[in-house]
Amino acid sequence: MDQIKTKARVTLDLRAALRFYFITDEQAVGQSLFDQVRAALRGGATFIQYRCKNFISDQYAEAAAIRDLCRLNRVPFVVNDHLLLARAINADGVHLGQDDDSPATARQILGPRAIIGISVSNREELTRTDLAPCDYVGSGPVFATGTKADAKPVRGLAGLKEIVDSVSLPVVAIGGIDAARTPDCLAQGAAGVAVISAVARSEDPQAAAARMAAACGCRPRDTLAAAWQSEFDLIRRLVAPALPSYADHPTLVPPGDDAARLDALNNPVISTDTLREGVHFHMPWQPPEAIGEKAVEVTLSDLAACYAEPVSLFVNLGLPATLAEADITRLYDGLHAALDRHACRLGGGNIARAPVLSLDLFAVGQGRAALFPRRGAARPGEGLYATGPLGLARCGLKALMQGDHRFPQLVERFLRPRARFDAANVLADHGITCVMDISDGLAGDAAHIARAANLSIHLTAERAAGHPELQRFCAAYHLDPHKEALAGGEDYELLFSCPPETFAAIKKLLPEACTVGHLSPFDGEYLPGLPERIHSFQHG
Ligand code: TZP
Ligand code: MG
Repeated sequence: MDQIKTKARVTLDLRAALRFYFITDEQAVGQSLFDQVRAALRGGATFIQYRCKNFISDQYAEAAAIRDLCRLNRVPFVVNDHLLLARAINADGVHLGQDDDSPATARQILGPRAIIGISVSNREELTRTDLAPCDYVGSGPVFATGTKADAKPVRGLAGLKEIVDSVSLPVVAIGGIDAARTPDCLAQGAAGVAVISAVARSEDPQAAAARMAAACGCRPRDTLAAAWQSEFDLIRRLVAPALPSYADHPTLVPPGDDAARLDALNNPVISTDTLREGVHFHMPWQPPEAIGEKAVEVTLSDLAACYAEPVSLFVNLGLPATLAEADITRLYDGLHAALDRHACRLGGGNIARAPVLSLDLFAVGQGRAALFPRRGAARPGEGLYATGPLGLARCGLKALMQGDHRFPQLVERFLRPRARFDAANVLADHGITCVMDISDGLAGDAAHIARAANLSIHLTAERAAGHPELQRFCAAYHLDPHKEALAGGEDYELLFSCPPETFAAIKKLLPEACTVGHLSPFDGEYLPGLPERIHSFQHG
């Protein structure tokens, strides 16, 4: 039976990331821990554990440099044993032994998104380990090891299999493993193999890492990702793909000057949006292109809801030092693709360093002279309608966080929503005066209309919850599709009100449109009869 963890916390593909797990070796001669990690990453390591039993504060800078190198290359970085160092250095997580802080304490201190690993050698340790806060298990020593002085008795492949078969978390095999022994470990069902000496004590650590990677089915990284450097060069490179399109665009001058000049806007409509890493998105959830594309679509969605044609977009980018230039370029590839889709031009912007990746976008559109829809224009007696099914993005995110690949349409809706200019045109042509886009969930957004128009809205989202994949998802995870449709945000369908006869005509052109409620004079409650515990979508 499928269960959603109350706080699904880890990246989509933790299992894949654990495949080739490298642990630093403070006893290795002639190689700093940083050198080891660089060689391991070049070779193809997919996960790094900073193991430094005798850590002193002087080593902080090196540990932070290792963290940055991992982050640039989008490889998880966890700290061995030292929970507070993991916290101080903002690691992706911690790996705990049986005698370290408890996984529950680690979860409390590092938060819901941290990766928490725990060493479990045998069945007896398994019975006394609280696996609930953990994301993966390290199990060994599978073979004899000279690296860990206090290693537990060797468990062999059978011992490894016993642990793999007893836990539902991914298991990483450890202890005396090299490239030759890797296939046997993986054959026991281990998600990956963890090594110290096979890489760190080899004559040529990078070549050894490449051999390990080959055994694990991972690719080497011949060139490691580099951080972005010069703001001005970066801007030039990011803007360049858009420049040819200005030749046939009458309304503005290309970006590059101090300000943009927009011509021929009789009914300018302006909207702004913010997307911040850790609040609105998380890098591991989606490729950079999808972040750029979605940022544009959600910003333009507000223009669609106001019947404005997009003209120009301005982007203020906050970039952390640990974002690779290649990832920024990919983010902009997505941004340009979405702009092209809507014949909208990049008007200009700015780049500044920031603690996390953030995008502040400003969209300028050309509104319709005679029609600017308002939330307060809704009237009692009208129906409330959505231009398409709801709850998809919310369930798509849940599927992503579970690493469940069975619901591609839901995931696609979360990753790549589309501003509904097509639907907006139909609504405008039918003279609809109350429209908004659904970004915060039907319940939350309907409440905005009820408040603005001072009426009560009786929500009936059963039809909006009828998408077959949503139904299958909810059946698999024992969720109520109706509640998902009511609470789910980020679908970016349009919500509108009109008389039922007008809706009948609209439905012929927008077959996916559906009834989600009806409006009555205000009776003391904006959303009477709303099921309990329906919360609108809140980023966080
Ligand atoms: N835990 C169990 S065995 C081991 C640890 C940390 C040492 C692994 O090192 P090597 O050199 O890969 O055997
Ligand atoms: Mg330990």
